[in-house]
Amino acid sequence: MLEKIIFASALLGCASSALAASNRPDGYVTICKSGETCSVSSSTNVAFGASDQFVYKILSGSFSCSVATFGSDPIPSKSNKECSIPKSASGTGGGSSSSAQSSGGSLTVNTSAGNGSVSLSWSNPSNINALEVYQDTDSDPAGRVRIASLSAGTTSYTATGLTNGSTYYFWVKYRLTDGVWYSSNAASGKPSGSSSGGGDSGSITGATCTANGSVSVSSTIRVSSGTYDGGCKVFTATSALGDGSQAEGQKPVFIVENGATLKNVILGSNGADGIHFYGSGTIDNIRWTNVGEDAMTVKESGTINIKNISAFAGSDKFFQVNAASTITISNCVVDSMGKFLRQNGGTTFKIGVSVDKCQISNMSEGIFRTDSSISTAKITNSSLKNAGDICIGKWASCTSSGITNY
Ligand code: DGU
Ligand code: CA
Ligand code: CA
Repeated sequence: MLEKIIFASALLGCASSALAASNRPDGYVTICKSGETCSVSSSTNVAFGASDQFVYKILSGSFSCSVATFGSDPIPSKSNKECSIPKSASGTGGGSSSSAQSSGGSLTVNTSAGNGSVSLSWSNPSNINALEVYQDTDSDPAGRVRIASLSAGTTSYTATGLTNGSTYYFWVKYRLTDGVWYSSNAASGKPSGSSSGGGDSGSITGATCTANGSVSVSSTIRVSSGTYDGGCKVFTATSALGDGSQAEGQKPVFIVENGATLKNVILGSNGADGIHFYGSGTIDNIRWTNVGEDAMTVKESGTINIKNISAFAGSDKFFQVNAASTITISNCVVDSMGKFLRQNGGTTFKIGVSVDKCQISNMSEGIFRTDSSISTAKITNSSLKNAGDICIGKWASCTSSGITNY
């Protein structure tokens, strides 16, 4: 390991600027510098820092690029720091050419909503040479996420893993032979379906992000309010947070504070201590490539809503619950852990857990474990394979229905 580090730093020392420390995270563009006033048009995740050390805050409107605005100094040794925003966010002065686009192109997208899905169709102009599909939960293209890159002749696409009853917006972005990118209309669709009991497992897709760039995380990203949209980038912890082993005391990659939402994130091969919840929060479309000490932890009481997630390669616990809470998990794919959920050993506060539409495989111990005789758990409409015991410990109630063993 030490050898690898020495080798890597030797490489860094003589490599081109592509490997040098950067004043903005990967995929971000600088909008102003220390002491200047800058502005963003809607809630935007702004990074502040230099030399690969950043703190993040969701801001809207104008703000001063300063320690006072961000609440802490990510790198006190550098007096010149930069404020930067994701390239796809609005308010940027200089997007890359690949994000340039004109509205009002001649491509119109039609939608047809299904159960947990929306099908899109369109016809292509003849001089098209690239196609991408974007999705968002509002009709403002700022913050939309690319869900597919398609070959130029394609005329349809189905977005899956969607929540019935929620409205989604889609765009087809296309490049013509003049090299310019254009965007279609914003086409909306609202998936719906019967979720009548009886073992209908609906579609279990887990997270749906395709990796779209990477971010190396050396200080925990704190989502204190609003929505942090990770844009399907791969967020990998550095050793500053931990090594993803079973050592306790590692730091989380993300903290979700009361009322906040984290979405569209892929956690990379070092997952450290995953995601911590302080109070109520939502996570949506998250994939853990390689779960670290654990994948997520409830640190302070709240109502936690977890949807559209996938997680692989843990060792012991997937979800650690250290405070009284109400937890809902839907549409998950979780493979190879010790247990799916553990109320902190020896604690007797109450948790209430509902798991629906999950595929859970290869749990060496089982699914739900508590020492509290007032906690409840249920799992419905799910597929299990080599998942161990569903209920371990004292649960006041622990039930399952609509289970398929595959
Ligand atoms: O006594 O509380 O692993 O939050 C054991 C500890 C342990 C926790 C847990 C966690 O259960 O540290 O990651
Ligand atoms: Ca642990
Ligand atoms: Ca932990």
